[in-house]
Amino acid sequence: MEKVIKIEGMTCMHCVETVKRALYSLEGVSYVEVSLEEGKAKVKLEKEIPFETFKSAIEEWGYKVVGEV
Ligand SMILES: [Cu+2]
Repeated sequence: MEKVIKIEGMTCMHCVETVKRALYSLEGVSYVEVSLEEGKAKVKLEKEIPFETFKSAIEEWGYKVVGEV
């Protein structure tokens, strides 16, 4: 399974690392790729994870999740 999440507020590679760490901390996430330019995170999943779970994990760090692509 794969999901692409739209994220607003990332401005540098530090932000990218923070978002990656937030996503990897979720159980069931096996791979994360974050594009700063596109404001997107591509996530590979071993099991279904609700959108709200991604949203709160990322927004906890001050970024805004605007949706799924
Ligand atoms: Cu940054």
